[in-house]
Amino acid sequence: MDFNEATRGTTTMNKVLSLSNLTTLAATLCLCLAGSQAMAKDWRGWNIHPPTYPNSIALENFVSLAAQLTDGEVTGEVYHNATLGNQADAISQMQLGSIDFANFNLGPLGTTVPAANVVSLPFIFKDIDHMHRVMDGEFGDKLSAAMAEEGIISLAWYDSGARSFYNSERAINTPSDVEGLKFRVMNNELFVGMVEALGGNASPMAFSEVYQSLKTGVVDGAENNWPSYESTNHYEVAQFYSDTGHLILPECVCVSKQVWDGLSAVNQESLQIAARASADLQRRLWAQRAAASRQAVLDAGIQFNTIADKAAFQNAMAPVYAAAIEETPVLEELINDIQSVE
Ligand code: BDP
Repeated sequence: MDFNEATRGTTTMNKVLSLSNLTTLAATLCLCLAGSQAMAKDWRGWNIHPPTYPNSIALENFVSLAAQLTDGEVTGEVYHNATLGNQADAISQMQLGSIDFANFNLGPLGTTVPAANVVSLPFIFKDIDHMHRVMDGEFGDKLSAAMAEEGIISLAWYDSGARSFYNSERAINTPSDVEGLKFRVMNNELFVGMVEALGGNASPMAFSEVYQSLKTGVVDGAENNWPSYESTNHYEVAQFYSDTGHLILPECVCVSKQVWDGLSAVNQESLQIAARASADLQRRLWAQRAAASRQAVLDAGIQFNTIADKAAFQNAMAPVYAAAIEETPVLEELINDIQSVE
């Protein structure tokens, strides 16, 4: 409808028509506004952890800061405990725009964004501080750009500590101790290769299925950081925790490109600020929780062993690096990027 035409009527009939057209116009405008508000409001947030986990608290903090800083133009809800699906499904849903924000682990994300596989290479980071320096610098921006191409906007990086192997059979001190054991790994073939390179068998599986699989002996072990080993109760059914620390995986605060592109530049900036503040909080909470979880499982009687010399584990990873580079040649450059950060 031409708005000018509708308001230009001279006869009574025309005026009536104009009025009714205006009413329709007003109604349409209202609907449109309501529609666009509904799009900007009540974002659905995916989270795999229970509400008291550091990441969960920090992601809640991201949403409430986002609401404050955008004057209520962006509000949302975090759905904890993977109630919106496992991470693989959630990544697809984010690409489609039916999940608006999430805390994703970069490990399983490598199947969608092959460049992200670089952080899943075992022992790629020297330690957690090195991971922070790398991710908070130019490399993090480069990885964000690769993720954006797949529809996932990464705004800040969370911690997930170092992952180590645990199992129900024996302490692992050398790669030969892994032989014959079956480990659950996250969904990414790279992790299957990692376990096989140590002589073990691997079974990719959703996080939520691991406890039962350990309990019933479908797998002998898994690998994770202290907080998840504790929060999932895996320590009850796999009591040998060996300090391999083979993976230091960053996690992201991510927003769907579908909704991100519809935001004003000011709101995008506000979300960026909210995500960085949320990551600061997560890292502080993480450090506390990692120490508390470690103590809690030790108190519960798990068998913990340190590994004096990790070189044998690191050397065994050469074929994993080679296979990953062969599949995704850009990884060679990205490995150099990481290794050149002191
Ligand atoms: C936890 C990560 C989570 C992973 C989970 C897993 O925070 O993102 O999904 O491990 O092993 O440490 O699946």
